[in-house]
Amino acid sequence: MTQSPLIEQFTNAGQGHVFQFFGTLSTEEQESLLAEAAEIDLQEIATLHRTLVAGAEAEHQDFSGLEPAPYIAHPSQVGNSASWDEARQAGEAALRNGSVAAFVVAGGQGTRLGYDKPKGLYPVTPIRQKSLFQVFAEKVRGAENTYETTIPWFIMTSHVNHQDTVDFFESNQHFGLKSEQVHFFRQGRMPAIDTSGKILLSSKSSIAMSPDGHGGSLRALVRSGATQVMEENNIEVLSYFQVDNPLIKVIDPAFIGFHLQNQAGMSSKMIPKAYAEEKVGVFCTQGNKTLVIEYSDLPEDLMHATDEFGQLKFLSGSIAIHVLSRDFIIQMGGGDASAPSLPLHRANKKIPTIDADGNAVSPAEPNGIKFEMFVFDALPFSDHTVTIETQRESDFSPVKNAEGLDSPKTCRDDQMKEFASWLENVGAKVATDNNGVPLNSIEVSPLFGYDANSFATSWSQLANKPDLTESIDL
Ligand code: UD2
Repeated sequence: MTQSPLIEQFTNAGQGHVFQFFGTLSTEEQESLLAEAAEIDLQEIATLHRTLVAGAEAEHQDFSGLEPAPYIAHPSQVGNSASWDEARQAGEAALRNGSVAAFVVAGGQGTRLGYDKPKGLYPVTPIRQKSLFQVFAEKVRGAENTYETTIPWFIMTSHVNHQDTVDFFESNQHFGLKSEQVHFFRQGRMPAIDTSGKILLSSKSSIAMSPDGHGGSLRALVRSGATQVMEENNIEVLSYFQVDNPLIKVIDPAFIGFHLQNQAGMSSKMIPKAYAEEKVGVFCTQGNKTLVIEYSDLPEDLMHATDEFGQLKFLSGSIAIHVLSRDFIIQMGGGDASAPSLPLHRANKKIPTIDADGNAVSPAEPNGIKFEMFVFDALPFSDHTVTIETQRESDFSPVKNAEGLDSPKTCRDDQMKEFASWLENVGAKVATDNNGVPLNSIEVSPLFGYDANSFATSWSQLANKPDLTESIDL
C-alpha cells in the first residue's frame, strides 16, 4: 500500500486510527475515506479539542455589560404604525423589483421529532397534511402573485438529506414553482470527536461527520455559488427561516423594508418570551454590538432577571428569522483571510461508532462531541442591524418534539387559530374551545391567502362561502 500524504498527516496529528482498517477496504471505500478525511482541518480539530473540550472549564463566555437589545415594537403593541407602513412599502418595492429571495436552512437532523426523513417532508397542515416544504413553496407562490414578481428560493440541505430533499421536490413538480428558481445546496460538515480528541469513525470506511450548524450557511452560500446566482439576478437580500416553522411569514415586506431602510447586514425578528425558560435565544447588546445568547448558555440569574415593572429583563426571544444582505453574506462566508469566522459550539451526543475490532457500537450515553456554528453569531459582525417585534400567533409555531410543547399538535392548533383569526377579520364567526382552537378543522391554502390581507381579498371574491358549522378547507 502506498502511504498517502493525508494518512501521514493524520498519523502525525495523533489521528492515525482513522485509517486503521484502510488495508482491508476496497479501492472504492479507500477513496471515499480519503475524500472525507480531506474535508477535515486537523489544526482546527486540535484547537477545538484544546479550547472547547479539554479546557472547557477555563473557556467562559463573557457576559459582562450585557443589556437587553432595543427593538422596533410592533404596531399592535406600542409601535408606530406610520413607520411600519413606510417600511412595508419599501419592502414591497424591493419585492416588485425582484431583489428578494427566500432561504430555508434544512440541513438539521430532526432527531427530537423522531422522523427519519428530511424534516421538510413532515406532514403538518390540519386537513390536507401538506408537508412543511409544500407550505413554504405555496407561501412563496402566494407572495409572487401579490407582488407580480419571481422569488427565487435557496434551500440548504446536508450530506445526510440532500438527495431525499431534491427527489421530493422533483417528484412533486416543485409544488408549482419553476425548477430553475429553486436552488439546493449542501452545507459543510465537521467530524465528531471523543473526549480525548480522537476523531470518531462511523464505520471502518467512514468518519462520523455531521452538519456544521446553520451558521455554516454563510460559507455554504458562497462556496456553492448561491451568492453568485444572487449577484447575476440582482438579488440583494435573503429572507432566512428554519424548516420547522410553518407559521412563518416566508416573505414579510415590513421586515425587509426595515432591513433595507437601515442598510443592515443582518436583521432579526423577536417575540417577547412567554416564560423565562422558553427555549429561544435572547437578543442582547454588549458595548455597541448586538448578539444572541442561546438559551442553554444564558446564566440562571440573567434568565430570571426582571425590570422595575416585574417584566423579564431579557425578554426579547430570538425565533431564528432573519434578513441577510448579499454583501454581508460574502463578507462573512467569503473565505477571505481577513473574514471573521463564526465560533464553533460543542454539543455532547450519542454518536454511533465502531469498536477497536470494527464492530458497530450504538452508545446509550453521550460518547462524543459534535461542533456547530450558529447563524446568529454573525450579528455582532454586522455594522448595522435591526430587530423588529413580531406576533407569535402569525409567525412562530415550530414543530420540534413528537409530543407536548412545539409538537405537531400545538402547531396544528396554532395554524387553525391563525386561519380562524383571518375568518373573524372578514366578519365570519368561528366556534372555538376555551383555548381559542376552532372546534371544526380549518385549513387555508397559502395560494388562497397567506396572511390576513391576501385572505380578505380572496374571501371577498368567493362566490360560495363555506358553511362555518363544518370543516373549512379553502
Ligand atoms: C433554534 C435556536 C433557538 C430558537 C429556536 C426557534 C439555535 C442554536 N437555537 O433552536 O435560539 O431560535 O431555534 O425555533 O439555533 N439546521 C441546519 N443545519 C445544521 C443544524 C440545524 O440547517 O447543521 C437547521 C435545521 O434544519 C432547522 C434549524 O437549523 O431548520 C434549527 O435547528 P435546531 O432545531 O437545532 O434549533 P433549536 O430548535 O435547538
